[in-house]
Amino acid sequence: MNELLREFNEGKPRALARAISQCESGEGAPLIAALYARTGNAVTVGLTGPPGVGKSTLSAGLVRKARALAKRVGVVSVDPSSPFSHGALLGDRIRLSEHFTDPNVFIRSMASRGHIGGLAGATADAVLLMDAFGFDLVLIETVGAGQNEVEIAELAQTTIVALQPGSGDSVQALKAGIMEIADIFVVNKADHPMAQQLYREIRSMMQILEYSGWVPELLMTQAIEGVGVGELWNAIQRHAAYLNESGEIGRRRKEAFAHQVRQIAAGRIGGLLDRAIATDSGDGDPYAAAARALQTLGVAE
Ligand SMILES: Nc1nc2c(ncn2[C@@H]2O[C@H](COP(=O)(O)OP(=O)(O)OP(=O)(O)O)[C@@H](O)[C@H]2O)c(=O)[nH]1
Ligand SMILES: [Mg+2]
Repeated sequence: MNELLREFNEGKPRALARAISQCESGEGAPLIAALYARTGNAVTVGLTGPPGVGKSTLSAGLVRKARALAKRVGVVSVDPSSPFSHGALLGDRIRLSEHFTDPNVFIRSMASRGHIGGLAGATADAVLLMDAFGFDLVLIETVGAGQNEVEIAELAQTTIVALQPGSGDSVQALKAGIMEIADIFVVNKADHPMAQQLYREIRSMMQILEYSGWVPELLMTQAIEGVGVGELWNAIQRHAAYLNESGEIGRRRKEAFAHQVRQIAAGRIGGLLDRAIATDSGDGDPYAAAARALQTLGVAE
């Protein structure tokens, strides 16, 4: 690990890549312990939305913008392990390819595998590692499906929800609780005939909801042409300024910390529980067996 840490501290991208891999294989704890004190400087931005809405295209635009301002950027793209994933990865490679030889841009795809919520564990570690590595901005892209959006909001300081015109996304957003987690709404594909309508629907929904503190921004982009990406960048800066000025940043960081602690601890308890159940006699009813399992864990009822 010392060799790895030395290279990490020298700013070698391959050390960052290896560190993330180590976290993915569940052996990241010593690394995180060694590097945690250096985290807390990056702006972390989550970008979520349905498949194909243009998340990666928006990411590429934001990376370009950040580079123009000489900022160093990490991108974590959480791959939902779907049959589409290979295509999506290939697509991301193409979209982000202009940044591949730039040492100040680091792009990593991660499989969410069986993790509940898709963002658990290794993704949070990857964000910490990129932060410790010295990136000014860490972008986390994830397909919005059920739990993912809520997870991303726990992890990132700023959550961007991208919406797809002509898809019933406004209704979906309400149902899935998305209206509550978005700091910034983006209606992408402004060139789509239904884009204006979706924009108006989201705007009227926002008027019904009562926000205290930050009122989410609503933007329209045409990511493929880079239209509106500068505005999106500015909205991210405004939200960051709000978090700092209101002191909310401290609360968000605390919540993100507690969330990650819970994920780690729950994962370990789950593992111990599985072992206890596997070695249990299986006698009697499920409640009796559960009581025995808890006793094995040292949690007496
Ligand atoms: N018409 C139009 N197409 C766009 C726009 N932005 C992105 N696209 C296209 O939409 C498709 C999907 O874009 P991606 O950026 O890969 O979308 P994504 O949300 O990252 O997709 P997944 O990661 O697979 O969920 C691509 O063919 C893009 O070229 C836009 O503003 N207008
Ligand atoms: Mg993508």
